[in-house]
Amino acid sequence: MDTAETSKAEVASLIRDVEKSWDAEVRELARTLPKEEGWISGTSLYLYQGFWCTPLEIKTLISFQTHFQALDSDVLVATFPKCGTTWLKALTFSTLYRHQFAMDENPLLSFTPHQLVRFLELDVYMNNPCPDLNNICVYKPRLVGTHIPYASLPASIKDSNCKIVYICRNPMDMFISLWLFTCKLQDKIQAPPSLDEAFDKFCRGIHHVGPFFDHVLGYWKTSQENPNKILFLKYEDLKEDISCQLKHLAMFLGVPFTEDEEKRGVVEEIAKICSFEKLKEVEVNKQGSSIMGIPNESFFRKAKVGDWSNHLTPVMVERMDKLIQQKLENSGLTFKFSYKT
Ligand code: PAP
Repeated sequence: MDTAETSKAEVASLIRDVEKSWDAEVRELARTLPKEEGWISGTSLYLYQGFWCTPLEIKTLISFQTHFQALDSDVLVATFPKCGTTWLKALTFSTLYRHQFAMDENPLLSFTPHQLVRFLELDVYMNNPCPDLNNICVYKPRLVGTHIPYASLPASIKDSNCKIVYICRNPMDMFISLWLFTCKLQDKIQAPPSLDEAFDKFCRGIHHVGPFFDHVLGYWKTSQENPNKILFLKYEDLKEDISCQLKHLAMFLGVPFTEDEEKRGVVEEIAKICSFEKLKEVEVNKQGSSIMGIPNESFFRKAKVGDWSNHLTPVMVERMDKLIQQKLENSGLTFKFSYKT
């Protein structure tokens, strides 16, 4: 087996073997939960606290909820998977810490965004149920990531003044990105989920941290009620005008770009170093793995708005349109599905 195949085999077996290594207590809890077959064959998803998660996540979520103590200065990058997590981690890291290193020495040139802004439930709490976050977060203020829905975040995140930056994406592109990502992890091991199968599961809300609409609306409603707490961003808006969105981000984080910085082109510099084209070519992002054995390169695919039109059938588009209408009705939340022409 070559390295790429070994890595894929490791990911699949890690995900499948997890159930065997559960603590008795978590196994007992899972027996009471609704269960469905996951997107990776041989794996299961459980409906816990209203969202679908892997067995290992139930365990790490309990540790996260029990032990995490937010500081008022903390920043949390919260995302729905495949909605721009890697991009937002890079942008937030580079904006928040820009005075702590020269841009040509940006740690993004040596580490992946997922190593610099670590996932709590998928990384930090997976390695240690009670980690010392002050040590784990090398730069200050502390900056961490999560895919957990708003309702299940630890109380101290909600009750403190810590800030949350959230990004979502139109569900058609998000779905295609997730499906192709899953297929890539699975290929050569066994048959990936068919597009039909995955699409049906997506529409029924059965996918990692789904239902998508509950996740997005949880953060959307809180951001509407408390815009100082959550900055709600959309992938398509960042694609359309990254400088404008970066300025919002910096303002929200309490580190607005000064007039002098704007004149010196700092905003454009950050946008450039975090761009898909640049990050994809950084050596560390082309090889190895920094999270759950998943190849780093699989976080960089096409980065387009509207790629769904190359994959979804008209019948699928019609079903998704209806779902979007039904779920987002009266919420005030809308998505863009193609570039402005
Ligand atoms: P995660 O939630 O699993 O960490 P995430 O980074 O949200 O993954 O999703 C990867 C998507 O973001 C990919 O989209 P695609 O499949 O439609 O191509 C990936 O290409 C895109 N992406 C990664 N980095 C960037 C970037 N710097 N700018 C824009 N898009 C990016």
